[in-house]
Amino acid sequence: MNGRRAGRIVLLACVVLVAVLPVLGGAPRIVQITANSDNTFKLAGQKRAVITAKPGEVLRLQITARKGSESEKDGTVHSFTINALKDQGWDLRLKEGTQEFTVVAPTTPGEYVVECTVKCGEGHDDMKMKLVVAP
Ligand SMILES: [Cu+2]
Repeated sequence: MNGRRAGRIVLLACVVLVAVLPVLGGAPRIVQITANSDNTFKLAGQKRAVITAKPGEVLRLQITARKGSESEKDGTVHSFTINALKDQGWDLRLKEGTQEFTVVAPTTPGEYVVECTVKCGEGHDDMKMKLVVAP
């Protein structure tokens, strides 16, 4: 085998590896959430607004936000915030429309309260949902 051919094989192997790795790792689970105009959180296909996840699980949050009676001047209509996990990326400011965020569930099992920290009008103080992390 000459050097050029070997080089090509290595290149091909790299391309295949890059293509296959995300599949082996498993694409993150998509969780569809609505932060609604009535200032409540809803979880697609669920009666209760409770996200369940495994410790360390990667989640792709697909959040649709709709403006309540109040919003912030910069166009933020709600937030999706877990105070205890703020420094781990669980503090998402939401503009109107659908946005996607990748987050990682904490490694410590437990119940975490998600709340809206943007004054969104009536019902804001109760605008909460839950993340339950269990093995
Ligand atoms: Cu709010």
